[in-house]
Amino acid sequence: MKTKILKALMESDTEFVSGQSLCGMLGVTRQAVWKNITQLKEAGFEIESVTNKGYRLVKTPDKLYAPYIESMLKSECVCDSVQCFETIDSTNIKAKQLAEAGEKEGSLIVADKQTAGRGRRGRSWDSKSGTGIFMSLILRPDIPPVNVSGITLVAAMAIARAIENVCVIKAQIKWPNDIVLGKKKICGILTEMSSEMNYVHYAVVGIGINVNNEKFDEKIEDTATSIYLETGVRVDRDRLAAEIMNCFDVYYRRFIESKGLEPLVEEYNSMLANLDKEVKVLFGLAEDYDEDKAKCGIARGIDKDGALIVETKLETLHVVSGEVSVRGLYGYV
Ligand code: BT5
Repeated sequence: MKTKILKALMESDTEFVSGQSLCGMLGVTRQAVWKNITQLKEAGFEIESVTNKGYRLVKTPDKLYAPYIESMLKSECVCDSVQCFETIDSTNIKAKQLAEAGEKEGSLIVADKQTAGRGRRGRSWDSKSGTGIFMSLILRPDIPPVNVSGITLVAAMAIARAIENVCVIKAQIKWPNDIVLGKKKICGILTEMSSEMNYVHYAVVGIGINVNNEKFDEKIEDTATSIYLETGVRVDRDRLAAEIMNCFDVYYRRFIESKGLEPLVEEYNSMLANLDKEVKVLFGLAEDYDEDKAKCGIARGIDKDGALIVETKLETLHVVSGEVSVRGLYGYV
């Protein structure tokens, strides 16, 4: 009910919404509306109530709040329900546990802080409270397991587009799973799945974004940044989370309908930070790669399978994620 109340209050913008119209819309008593409004106030929403006029939303709190995120999801969005946690080990772990227990497609697990945020191959994700968005969406795609890695690219497009829509700044994708602003990383994506040979039980797409961070730990400060540090503007994290889901819905539907990335390739490449730039392909783990085997070339975008096309002097490589890391020739991007 709080989701619907918030939606009605936001749609009416600065106008009051009468208690009576809320009752009619929700099919509940005035007392039930009043009780939910009180709970919203307790959660930090500033709601003005004036006799004979009704309610008006004045200010939203800086906190990740499930009904608020849900109230901004478009109808029929693939993400249709949200659970928020103040502290969690990892939203990916939680989402996988829920998916194992039968949770439906479209449930989004969000946390304000992670104590064991994870990156790829056992790396960690810095997940401090009050600054970022850590969230994982449960999906049950009817696609072959080999195509699931494409969901990372779909999510990357959604995040870049949503940042542009909400923050009016152009973020770019660093293939395959990073989003960058000003040549530094603001977001990482970790897609995991449970499957049989030809069948995907579920996939979990985990997204960590640095939104309002003012600084980073020494070990990542050279490569990490936040939307706030790049723009000087603090962002409503709930709004950004909802917009990412709304954008994800558009790209994900196209991906599923066409059973691949083909219709998205052109737009993806237009968002690619490395496009037509010199890159170095590192085989093996990034921390532990063999410099002699590294190959330099020009990144020409992704192919229809999501592999990065890299033209070296001798050959054209189709680099598959999971096996390699790609760096700019002179730095991280
Ligand atoms: C990633 O891994 O970039 C995927 C990160 C996914 C995190 C989300 S948060 C919600 C969900 N729940 C989880 O437990 N995970 C997902 P990778 O490409 O392996 O990059 C990891 C590397 O990025 C680390 O080794 C650090 O160097 C760097 N790093 C760690 N925290 C960072 C941060 N907050 N911002 C920028 N870089 C960071």
